[in-house]
Amino acid sequence: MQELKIGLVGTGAIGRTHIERINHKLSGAKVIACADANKEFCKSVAEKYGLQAYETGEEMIAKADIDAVIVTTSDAYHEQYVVEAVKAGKYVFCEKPLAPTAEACKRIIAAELEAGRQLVQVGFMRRYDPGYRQLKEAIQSRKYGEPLLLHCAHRNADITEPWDNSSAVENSMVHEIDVLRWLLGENYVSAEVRYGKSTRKAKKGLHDPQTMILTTESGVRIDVESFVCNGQCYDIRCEVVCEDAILNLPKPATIEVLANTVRGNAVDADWSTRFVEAYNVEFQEWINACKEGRVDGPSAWDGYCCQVAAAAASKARDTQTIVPVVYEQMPAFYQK
Ligand code: ISE
Repeated sequence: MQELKIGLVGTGAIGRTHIERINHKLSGAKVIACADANKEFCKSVAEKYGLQAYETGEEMIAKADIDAVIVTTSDAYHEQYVVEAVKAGKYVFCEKPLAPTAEACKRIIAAELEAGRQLVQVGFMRRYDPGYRQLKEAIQSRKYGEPLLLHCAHRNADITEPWDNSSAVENSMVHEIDVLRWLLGENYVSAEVRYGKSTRKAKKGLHDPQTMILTTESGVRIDVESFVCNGQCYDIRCEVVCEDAILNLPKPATIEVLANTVRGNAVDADWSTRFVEAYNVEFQEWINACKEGRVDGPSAWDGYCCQVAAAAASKARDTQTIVPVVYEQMPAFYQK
């Protein structure tokens, strides 16, 4: 295959950045078509980027000239397009989360099992961040002993709606739920979400910040601060306390700024700049893998595991109790 031809469904902001990234920065693929429930807007996007606009995602996915599909619709519609792509035998990249519930993820897994091969990759971009990759290598080497504790923070200056308690676990900390499971190479056994003192600036219906506590199979304890509307900056932290060393996620290299009598380093306003390199690597690796006929990124099974832990954490938050995380047996199909 010379060039992977991609159809994208969901032309919102993240979809458009992926079109620009693939068509202008990366190599080996082109987004050639798009579809969106908002047909007029879809046409304007198609015109801007020189794509073919389709009336429906289904129609686009069925076209013979579409080799692979990207799903960037709102979360509730992921399942329908991912399953459609799998049924058509096409590789499909779906933005996180794979689907809003573990049950919906299981239906996607069932479609893949039925197709008899892995076609789905989930957009957990942090696994491609150079800093997290260095941390994983260091942990895996066991050069610093066993990891014991993880202290993490996920701070957003602000987020888009919904501004309710679900925005912390379901929308934001799902990234930690996935990346920390990948980093440690083990599943969770329990989840807890505690409310502390809420900021005076918290939006109505949102308790902000919140702390999530996860425990893994081997007993590693993880705490994650989620502060979704901290009003200041985007700040992602991950400190791994090992038996023989403390490991920290590197801070992004940014310019030094001297202003208002302060000397300091510029910080990211949001995830789109903080993880820009991760997104680039993620998509380039996905393109290369599709062309070589394999899926090597976060799988539908990883998407399911994330939703199982997220559901436990949501329940833990709503009941203010510790909730067990119980996964089904992993099908042999997903064994690497
Ligand atoms: C957003 O949807 C993301 O995926 C960002 O990475 C995360 O930091 C933010 O909290 C979410 O709202």
